[in-house]
Amino acid sequence: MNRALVEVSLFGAVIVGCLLVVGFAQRLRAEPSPDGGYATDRERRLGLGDAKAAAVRWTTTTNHREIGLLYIAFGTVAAIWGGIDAMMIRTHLLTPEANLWTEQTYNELFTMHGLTMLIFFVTPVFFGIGNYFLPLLIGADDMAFPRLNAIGFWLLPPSLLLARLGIVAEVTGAVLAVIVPNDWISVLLAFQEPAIGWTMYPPLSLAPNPQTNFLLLGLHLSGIATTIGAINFITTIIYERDESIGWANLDIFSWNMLITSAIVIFAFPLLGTALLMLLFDRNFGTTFFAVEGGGPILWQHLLWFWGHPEVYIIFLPATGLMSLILPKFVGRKLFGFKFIVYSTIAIGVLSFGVWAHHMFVTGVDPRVRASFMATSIAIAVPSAIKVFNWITTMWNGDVRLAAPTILCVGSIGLFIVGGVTGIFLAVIPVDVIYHGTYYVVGHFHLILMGIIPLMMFAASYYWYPLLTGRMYDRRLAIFQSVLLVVGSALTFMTLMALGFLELPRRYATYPAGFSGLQIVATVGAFIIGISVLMWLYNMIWSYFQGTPIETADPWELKATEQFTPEWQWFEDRLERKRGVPPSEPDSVRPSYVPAQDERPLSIYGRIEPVARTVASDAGVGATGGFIGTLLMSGALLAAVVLGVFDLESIATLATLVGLPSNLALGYGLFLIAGTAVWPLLFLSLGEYLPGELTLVTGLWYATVIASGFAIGFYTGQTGLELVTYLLFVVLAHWIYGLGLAGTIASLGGRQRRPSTGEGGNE
Ligand code: HEM
Ligand SMILES: [Cu+2]
Repeated sequence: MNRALVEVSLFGAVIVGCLLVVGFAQRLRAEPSPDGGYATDRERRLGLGDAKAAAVRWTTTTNHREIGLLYIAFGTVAAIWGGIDAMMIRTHLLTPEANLWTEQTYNELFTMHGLTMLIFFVTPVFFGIGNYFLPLLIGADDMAFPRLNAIGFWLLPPSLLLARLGIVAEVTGAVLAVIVPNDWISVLLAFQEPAIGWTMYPPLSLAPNPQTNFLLLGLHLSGIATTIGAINFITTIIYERDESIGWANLDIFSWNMLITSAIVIFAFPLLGTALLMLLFDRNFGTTFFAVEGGGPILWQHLLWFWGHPEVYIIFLPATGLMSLILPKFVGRKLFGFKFIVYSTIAIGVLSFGVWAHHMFVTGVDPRVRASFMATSIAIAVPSAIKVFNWITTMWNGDVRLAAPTILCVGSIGLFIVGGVTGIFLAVIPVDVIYHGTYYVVGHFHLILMGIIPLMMFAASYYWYPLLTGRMYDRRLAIFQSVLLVVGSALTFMTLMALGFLELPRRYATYPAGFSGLQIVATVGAFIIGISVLMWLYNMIWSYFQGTPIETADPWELKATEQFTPEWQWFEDRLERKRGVPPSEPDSVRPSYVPAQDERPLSIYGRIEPVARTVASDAGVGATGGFIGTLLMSGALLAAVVLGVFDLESIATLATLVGLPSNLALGYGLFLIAGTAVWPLLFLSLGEYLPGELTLVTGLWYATVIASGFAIGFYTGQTGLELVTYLLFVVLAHWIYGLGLAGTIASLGGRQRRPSTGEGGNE
């Protein structure tokens, strides 16, 4: 099959589909006209003059919101293009033989899929969201350099065209070949999409193919665009903030964009340089990456010194969106705001120290390798902090079912799987086995697909009313979100399974035994594809046909004090433009996390209240623990009487600390541990899982501890005895937990202080 033809027709089909939806939606929008009839079609159709005016406006705008929309539209087009590549890859892999496309074509497909997605989809969309919302969030009038902003955007379309000129040339050539002799257009026919892998390793990337030169130029240009955008974000955040916005209450998305931009500033110039060196090698006879010069490994160092930070460049904005959106739908403020900021900074710094983990198999000195392994494992810690904070934010929340909620929760799940499998990969012996397999593809897609597009979709739903003044189709959105999460899990976990079976990646063919799993992965990919089309439809259709919103607070954010500046901006605008009055929530409740400015700023001012809290907490905790342990002793006694518990096990407790086996000593130890250790765990758990520290939490806690005990002290029983044992363990701990939580609650030491109104963090 002709690859270019298939790709261009699929792309055309999506565009035509969008236009049809627009046409239909507009046609249906027959607003009553003053004479009582409906306006005819012709009256509503755009005139040539209007089209011209629109074209001039959109190509010359320097308004941050319009540029933001341009970025988002561009990124979406690139995503569809790269997505079509992905669908073609997966269709090809339905059969073990390379019978749909040649191996060469297959290599072109995954090369350009990777590059299009990473370079032309993700960064532009995030820069678009940043452009639109960042000034609104920080109360700036516009970006710091509006014209530079426009230039940064307008470099992108030509760079995408340069990068993907292969297909354009091929199709143009094929069309022209019908009317002109072949040798007139031999230049066009010489172009071919590069098949060198997105990492462009020499010597493959030194092979003659004119298109590779254009690809490198396109990438270089896009790098310039990205750097310009990053400079603009940094300057805007530092200098254009409203006076009321300090570093402590800068919203989390802007924080993430700031740190992302900082990484860009350090990483992208390096990519630019490396690309130029490669271009020089290809065209001017230098030998930077040739064996007689610097060698191919030099390219790997340079590429990955950009490449791994790049991973975080595309990932951090997504986590920023998660931290921003998730709290809105669970009615709680983001837990651990400060730690999320710290973890983001830590990732920014560490991301430059891990690049060689991509080169474990290319002969890096073992001593150096080990240190890269250590930093690569270490970088998991800040990511894990984020995950814990998100989960904690949901804890005890008032979770509301909406498309963004599903996307956030699904995305946390996928990210955990993707992240944990990444830690394994950071371990050299594991990497050596799995490096070249689908395990890697599964791992990075769970992150790339699992959190990046999912958070983009969540943002598109969350801000849709603000962007368009209308509401999207909620049922369709919920359906679409579920489909997307399921499709992603299905596709990429299947790829991971293929990786466990050690199927190598980047091959157009595979042994027939793998075809079952390959089919599953392809089905999953089509599910993703379909859900993306549904989203596209929903966005376009609702733009014309969605219910106009009646309030600037469609998510009831005022009720939980999370009505952030961009919505306040929107409220103003709605009132000025459509006369919609500001709404008042029925009730307002603080979202639990205490506001930051409650605490005194000086470190000395903090010590005393902290010390006092610690002392009183410890006292209350110990009392609770003591009472809990006494109650539990009662349960134990009952068990002894019933014959399901052997006093001997209390006596042997003493041997754990090196004392002779003795009942009194054992029980003493039991009392001390129950009084000291468990309440400590319980209290710190209560600190980490904010919300009211209720009996329910106590029971949960006891259940967790009991399960630990049951597993840890499993005694080899089976049948009814095992059941009785488990039942007894749980019961005894529940009694303990109830006593502990009840005492603490009634002594009042750990009652939650309600947060006081405004001034909290995002
Ligand atoms: C529908 C969603 C997607 C599907 C089905 C898909 C599928 C694939 C497949 C099958 C490969 C080739 C694996 C191989 O043969 O080694 C691949 C590679 C790749 N994909 Fe995706 N992908 C999807 C989305 C994405 C997204 C959203 C991104 C980035 C944000 C992305 C980035 C990449 C990269 C960087 C490669 C590496 C290419 C290489 O091995 O050189 N993909 N994808
Ligand atoms: Cu890396």
